[in-house]
Amino acid sequence: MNEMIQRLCSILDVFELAGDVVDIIPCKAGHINDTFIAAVQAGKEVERYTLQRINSVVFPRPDLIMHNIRIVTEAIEKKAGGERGDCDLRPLALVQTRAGESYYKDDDGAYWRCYHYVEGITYNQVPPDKEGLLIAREAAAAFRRFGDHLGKLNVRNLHVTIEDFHNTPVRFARLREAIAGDSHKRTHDASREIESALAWEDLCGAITEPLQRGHIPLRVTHNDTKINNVVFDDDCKQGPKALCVIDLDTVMPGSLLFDFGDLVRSSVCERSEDETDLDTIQINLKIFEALVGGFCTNPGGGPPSLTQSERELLVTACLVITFETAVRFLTDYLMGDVYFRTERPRHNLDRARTQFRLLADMERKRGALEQIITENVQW
Ligand code: GN1
Ligand code: MG
Repeated sequence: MNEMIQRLCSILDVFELAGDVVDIIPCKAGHINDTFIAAVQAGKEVERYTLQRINSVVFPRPDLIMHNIRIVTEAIEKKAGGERGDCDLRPLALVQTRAGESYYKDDDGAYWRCYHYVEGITYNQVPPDKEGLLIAREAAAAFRRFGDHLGKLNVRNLHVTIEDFHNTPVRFARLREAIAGDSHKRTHDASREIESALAWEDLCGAITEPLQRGHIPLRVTHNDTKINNVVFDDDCKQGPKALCVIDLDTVMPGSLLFDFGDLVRSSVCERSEDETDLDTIQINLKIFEALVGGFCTNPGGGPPSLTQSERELLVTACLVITFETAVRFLTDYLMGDVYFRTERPRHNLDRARTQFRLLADMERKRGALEQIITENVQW
């Protein structure tokens, strides 16, 4: 057994697993934490677990994240199998340590946690076929249902785990500092992207200002609603069915508009976030319509979950979060790639470029996007 596997096994041994570990593989999903999938022999069955090392640079207080995750998973747990029975989402289930804790701090000071693996399928992009639209709609409906659960929680009971996470003006100010410092002498390479960022500065306060003034509500939100954070049933005869919303690290007080916007940003273009053929980066309006249908309509017929001021800012939110994400990738590129995991030189610059392209296409198609909202969201 190589040293790494041995080490992972000794970490897994701390958790209350159903049997002996028979396999461990790294999982590449995500730009922040280190994730591994472990298989355990439990009698005749094999059970799988997700082991994660929490990135302590990004999350300096893992204890606060785990507090939030416990509150959220318990709220969903209470609801699962309740009123909405099988139609509802499953909670992500933490595995406790043998000492009864929800995470483990190893001798090097690294924090680890373990979930029951959610068997199913995830999509990094919406598939380019007819079923793709159903997948987009169902993913959006899953985030809406998730948001409905969170809506019942008191925002004051959740910690802010990353200060200024979706504070676009602060993100922009950090970009300005990175440009001024030019610590890695990369501003020259990124001059066009820097120019784009500066040209969009006016977008910065479009969501944070109404939020700070109380014109839109502060809610408990997911804050990382990429489409690959929804696990689907991979064997559902009636069409795509979302099982579970995952990646709860950034669940904290925020705006639902960022959740809608980030879902749109991550799924409305059929290409990946690091695509280098920029001419392929554009919005698919059909996907947008499917997302709006899933996120903004209330099939239960109950009161609409969005306030009028939120509805008016839905399209703006898509632009703002796309801008913010572009700014974050660009800042990280200029700072020497210290935040997002990269796999090639200029990876963060490539990511920033796709986001600026997407933003430009959103602006170009703004009228069509607004029209889709008007036609699909009941006022
Ligand atoms: C990060 O690691 P991942 O893919 O779940 C980031 C998000 C970004 C996203 C961009 C804690 O999420 O905010 O939108 O990359 N998460 C954190 O792909 O910063
Ligand atoms: Mg995430």
